[in-house]
Amino acid sequence: MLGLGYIGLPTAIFFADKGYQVYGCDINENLVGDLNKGQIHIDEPGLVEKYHEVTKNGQLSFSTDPTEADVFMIAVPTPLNGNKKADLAYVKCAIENISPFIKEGDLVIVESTIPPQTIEMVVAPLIKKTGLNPDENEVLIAYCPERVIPGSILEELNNNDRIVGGYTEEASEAAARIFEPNIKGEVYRTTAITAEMTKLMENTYRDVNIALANELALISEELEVDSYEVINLANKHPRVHVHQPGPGVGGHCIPIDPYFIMEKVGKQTPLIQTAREINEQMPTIVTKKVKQLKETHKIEKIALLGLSYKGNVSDVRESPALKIAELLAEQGYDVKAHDPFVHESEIKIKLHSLEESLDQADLALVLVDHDRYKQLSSQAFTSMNQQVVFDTKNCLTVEESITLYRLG
Ligand code: SAJ
Repeated sequence: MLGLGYIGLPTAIFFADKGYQVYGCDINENLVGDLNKGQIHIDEPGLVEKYHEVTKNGQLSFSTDPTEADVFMIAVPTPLNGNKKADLAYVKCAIENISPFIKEGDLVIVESTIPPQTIEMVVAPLIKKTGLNPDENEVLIAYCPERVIPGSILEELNNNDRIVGGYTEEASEAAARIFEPNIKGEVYRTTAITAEMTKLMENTYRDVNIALANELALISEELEVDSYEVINLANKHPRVHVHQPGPGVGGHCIPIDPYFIMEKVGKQTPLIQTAREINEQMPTIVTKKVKQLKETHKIEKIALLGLSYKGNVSDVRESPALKIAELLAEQGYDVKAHDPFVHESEIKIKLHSLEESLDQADLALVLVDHDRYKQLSSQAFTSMNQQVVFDTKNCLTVEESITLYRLG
């Protein structure tokens, strides 16, 4: 397993637990050092227990150097570079690192999200440099995108359907032989480019759908209709599934993946681009709405509830809540932020306890639907200067004594 991040490490643990001998490899020496010392950096249900089991029984070990294997799985980051194009440096580096160890008949599975045509135009040519020809099935290459949702990674690794996109048909079969006996979901065989596009469309569909929900929220405010009720009722239709509005779209996938399509076929993507613009605007819109509240309330001190990119996770990558925290601080508000999951070392702003954040605050701004916030009663807000709450995730149920604003 090349890459021991959010996907690579749980996948390595998953296959070790299934009885495979797994070598986890990452270029980050500190990470490998920690994993060898028994310290795991990913907080996912059931993961720590399984990690201790499979490392103790010798099924999984960690190193910065790759080694020989029958199957190489690549789950390294593919971030956006400054030009909003996929940075494939880690993928290329991983392939170069394993090249000396690839032997005839080996299978190389790429799991990282990649732009369409990457297997054909980047991965296969690099592998050909080993002297083994993937066109002749001397090495088998397949694109098998990960689809697990942070917060339920182990469960989804087991249950989700998988797409295996072979560079050749034989490669699809070889990849299917890895997943089929080990997961409960179905395994669908296809070509590499179809698998690449499928992965990107899954996340782009979600981005466009959330943009639609965000647009509906703003329309609803103007028309004075409850967007949540509209969504709830519309979704009673058997073929409608409108997503939920919110303060923006974060995480390392949904705000990034649409750009992987745009970089290839920019002119053909007006809808995808507009969705991105709408979702990227949401943090600014939320701060404007805070400013509007000043027409009716004194708002100087703000308790910010939630900083992660979504509920019940610690990940802050591309978090709209962090962006909002920055914008409000720039605008001179006295902001005290709380998050029960986020580690202070990962962010630039100071974290406070929930009580400290709310104490003497003029506004409680809820930006993430952590379960802890959903359970808050009106009592929790009594130490505020005034009990004014702006719930951008529509996740609180509080009594009428609280002045509650929502998005949409
Ligand atoms: N969000 C909304 N409204 C919604 C749903 C989500 O505003 O109705 C926001 C969230 O608050 C968050 C962002 O969107 O900021 C993304 O969250 P998410 O739960 O939609 O998705 P991720 O990024 O955690 O995981 C997605 C998943 N993709 C799909 O559901 C199609 C996951 O299955 C993928 O494996 C993952 O991307 C990935 O790695 O690509």
